[in-house]
Amino acid sequence: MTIPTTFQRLFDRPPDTTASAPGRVNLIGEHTDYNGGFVLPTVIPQRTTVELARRADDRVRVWSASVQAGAEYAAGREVPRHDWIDYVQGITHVLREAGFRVGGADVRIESSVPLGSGLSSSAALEIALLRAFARAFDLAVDAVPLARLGQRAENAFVGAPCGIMDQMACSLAEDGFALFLDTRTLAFDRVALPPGVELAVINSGVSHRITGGDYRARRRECEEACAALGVAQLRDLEVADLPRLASLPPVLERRARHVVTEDQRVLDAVAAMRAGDAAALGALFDASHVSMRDDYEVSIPEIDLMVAVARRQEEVYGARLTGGGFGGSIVVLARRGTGRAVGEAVLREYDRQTGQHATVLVPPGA
Ligand code: GAF
Repeated sequence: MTIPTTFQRLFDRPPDTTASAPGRVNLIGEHTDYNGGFVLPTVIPQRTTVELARRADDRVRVWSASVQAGAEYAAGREVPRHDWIDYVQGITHVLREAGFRVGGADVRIESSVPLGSGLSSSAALEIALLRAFARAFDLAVDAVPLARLGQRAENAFVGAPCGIMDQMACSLAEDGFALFLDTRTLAFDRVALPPGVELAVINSGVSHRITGGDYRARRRECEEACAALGVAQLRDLEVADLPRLASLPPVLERRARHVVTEDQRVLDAVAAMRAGDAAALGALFDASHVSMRDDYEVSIPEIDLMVAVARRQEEVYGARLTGGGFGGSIVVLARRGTGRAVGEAVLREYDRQTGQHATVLVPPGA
């Protein structure tokens, strides 16, 4: 049972400011961001909201309605506790490190982005916190530096070695458009979904964690592949360079092949979206899933099953694992108006076969 605890009841005063940020779903371009490559995420309706009131001292008192727990610490004396509060401590830590004057605050967090769903609950929290602190303490930080600060908090304080995609998506993406981002330069463009399609996002109920060893292992394998090939980043290779990968040990060859072909699939997906070609975009979703499953090996049997069930639906153009993998969610490209029904049909079959409890997150229920 969750206790409805308002800011007023927690802190005996109203908040000075309220800020929020959405979760994200990545359409295509997975595990390319830390290789300097391309990604194509968009926002989901689920959001994280932060209410905040400044304090005269340095205490930061935080209540999270999501975890139904509170914690406090002193701004400027953040120490990792390997707990959810590290996301908040990480934000005040990086803001102060960057020279911003941030003191104590009372903070209440609430989120509808499910944790461990591969939909960036962490980045949504980081961006919502950054927006709230920026507003309450009058800090001038634009959307791109804000995303960089969020990533820094996660890399350097929380200890999760993520790339920049999620923070950029939560900071800059907009409903109805995908954010076509070059993670090397952070140049971006907004691309509309083809007419006549909509997305369905289904959470498998199998939780993922990117602080875990598998994500880190994939990053290391990419670095090893780069060192063996004499390139700075896998982004430096193109599909025409694929024959060069044959010189690598088989595991590294597969990892590098995923990244190089996935970068190309992002470019092809943008072209398909601009041409309004839903069938071509769906085929790229399918190919991306196969590459993540066989070459990058970040899928799991439950997710493969869910993708296969989705692919069998008549209204579906393509489906794939989205996010870091090892659990989480799938994204489905479906005919417009059918996303919810498709999601529910997939969920029923998946729950029956796996005994897991999946949830259709997009389109949201009535
Ligand atoms: C996670 C990471 F946080 C992102 O940076 C990205 O690498 C993604 O996994 C895989 O594409 O969400």
